[in-house]
Amino acid sequence: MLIKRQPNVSDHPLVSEITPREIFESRRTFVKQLALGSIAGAGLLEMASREAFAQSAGAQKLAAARNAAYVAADKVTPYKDITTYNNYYEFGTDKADPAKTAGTLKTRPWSVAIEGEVKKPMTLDLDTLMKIAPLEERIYRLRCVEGWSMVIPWIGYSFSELIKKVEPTANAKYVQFVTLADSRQMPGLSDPVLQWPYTEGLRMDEANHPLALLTFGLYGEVLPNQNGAPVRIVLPWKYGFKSAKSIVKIRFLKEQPKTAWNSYAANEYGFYSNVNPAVDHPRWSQASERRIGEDGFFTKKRPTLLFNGYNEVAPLYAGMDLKKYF
Ligand SMILES: Nc1nc2c(c(=O)[nH]1)N[C@H]1C(S)=C(S)[C@@H](COP(=O)(O)O)O[C@H]1N2
Ligand SMILES: [Mo]
Repeated sequence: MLIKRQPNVSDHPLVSEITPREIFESRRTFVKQLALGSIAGAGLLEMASREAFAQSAGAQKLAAARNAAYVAADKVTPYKDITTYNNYYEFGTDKADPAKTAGTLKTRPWSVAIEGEVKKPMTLDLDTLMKIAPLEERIYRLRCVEGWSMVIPWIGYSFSELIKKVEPTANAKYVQFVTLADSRQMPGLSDPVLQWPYTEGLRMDEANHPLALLTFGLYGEVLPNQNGAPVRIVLPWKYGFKSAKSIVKIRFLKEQPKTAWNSYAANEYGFYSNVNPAVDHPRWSQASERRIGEDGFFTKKRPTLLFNGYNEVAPLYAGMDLKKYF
């Protein structure tokens, strides 16, 4: 759905269902200023409206039509939790670190190189990449391997759209995502906790599944830096660490690639890492999870679902022993 700001700036059904309080408040101030005549003129109206949103959440708006086929029934996690409780080790290992330190990430200009087993290797700048397919809003559950989950209104398009464009060769069996590693922008790189750059990978059929979302925004705005700006992948049926942030290179490969967490501890983090309550992490159970934003002392944990509840991916793993291929 395209966002209409005129004639009625407050008529904004897509975001109104989900935007945090601050945005509504800034919008109210804006409408008031409008009524008082301190903002005038049609061009200015457009600009001022944009600014009111940008200032409220520190981010630029990003219009997208909600795709009803991909809307989790769960209550959406508050914007504040999604943007202040993060794993992004390039910006520190504490959950609060990325929101504090990721301001140094320079997200423009940005380009993504696509190489390896493709007929059409290419390097796309961000604006071109964002226009490969129409942007959609999808509300996905995200389950971290640590035992917590969130529900996030992402904006992006199916990664399969990009795959089509680069025309993989018959040799392409896997996809690798390589993310930015620049110590001038990322204070966490001084900590050798993982091998930088952070990389992740998928089998081709997984990468082609329509649920795999090439993601540019959340909550009606471009991705905040701490959530992996300007472009990341989101794989809702897999543990969160598979969803690599701030991607700079996508490689199509013959062989299964090494991945950051698997290289760190192969017995704890498998290549597949599908959400699976029946396969415990060696150091903790994966049977249940805590929903961020809902926790209190007496809040019951939720049972974790196979594939995080995304049963449509089950055929990808037919005949595979998921205890072995965890
Ligand atoms: N480059 C990079 N991508 C990353 C990570 C990281 O440390 N570096 N952490 C992963 C983990 S463990 C999780 S749970 C998700 C968190 O995404 P979010 O902060 O947007 O919720 O990002 C994943 N992507
Ligand atoms: Mo995670």
